[in-house]
Amino acid sequence: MSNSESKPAPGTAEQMINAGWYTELSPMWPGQGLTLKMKEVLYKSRSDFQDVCVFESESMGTVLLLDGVIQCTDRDEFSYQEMIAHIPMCSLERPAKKVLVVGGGDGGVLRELARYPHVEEIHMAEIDKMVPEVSKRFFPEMAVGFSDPRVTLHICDGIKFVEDAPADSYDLIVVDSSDPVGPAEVLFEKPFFEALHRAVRPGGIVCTQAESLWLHLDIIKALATMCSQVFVGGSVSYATTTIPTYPSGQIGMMVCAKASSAQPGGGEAGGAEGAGAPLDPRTPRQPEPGALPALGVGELQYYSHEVHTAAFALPVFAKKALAGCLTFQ
Ligand code: SPD
Repeated sequence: MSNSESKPAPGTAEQMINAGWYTELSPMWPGQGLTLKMKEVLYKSRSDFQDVCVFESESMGTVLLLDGVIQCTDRDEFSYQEMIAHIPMCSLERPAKKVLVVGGGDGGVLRELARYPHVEEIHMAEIDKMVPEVSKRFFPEMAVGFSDPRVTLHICDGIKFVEDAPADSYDLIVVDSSDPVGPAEVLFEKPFFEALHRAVRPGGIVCTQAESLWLHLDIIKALATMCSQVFVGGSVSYATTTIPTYPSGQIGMMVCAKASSAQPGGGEAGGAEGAGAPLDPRTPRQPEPGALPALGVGELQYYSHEVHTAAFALPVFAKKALAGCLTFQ
């Protein structure tokens, strides 16, 4: 091995492991890093796209890292997966039948979408086949979503998949991406959102991972501004959730509703708020989903209608910073 080969690459899990402790370091959260005590590294490999690492932690159960960044842990994954799935699902005016997840290869969002009996088709476009494989092996409680007969897994470029989808074909598209560095960067750019807007039906919703209020207000502002340019006549709102193992303990999602046809640039029926009004996602309209005994999925642990509405209430500093960029806040 040459000198350069023996050094761990920047941003990889090796670089962040020291004396049995893992620290999550990234230029996206400079000067800070969550540290977890490790029991054992269970898996470490390089896929065609990224470093994939799984370790057993002392306090948070099994942890999945992609390029050294925490994607999920046994202990708190339900917060993010429930919120990014149920906020948009319960906001829809009519029950979703056809849904798409872009990314999300661990399967947690699939598991949440599978709770709805009215859903007929669940598609996932995941670029990295190693992620579902590793999840099935080390995170059976998340990966259970892959066993639902309504799920089709497409290992492919999510952008191309969305671009190739027929117009107006999904009730909901969830973009469960990693951070906008590396393979997921393009999932935060305008051409992808234009393709998402085309693929979702009038009155449907696109819900995307939208980073932390404490660290990424600039990213959130730029994302909200861009989404408003794309979802003309619809609505763009930011919902938040707490999660101890994501940077600063908080992450949000951008909830973008496509105009219905009664609205400028949109499709058909007006919202419950009146014809022509953009959909207000702060109001839950569909019942809270229950357990899914067939797959061994228990009751919800984070999401409720009460939490749904509260998730759109932003702290004062964030509300000020995002003033004018969001439709409902
Ligand atoms: N900072 C990490 C953000 C990761 C968001 N996606 C996680 C995937 C969980 N299904």
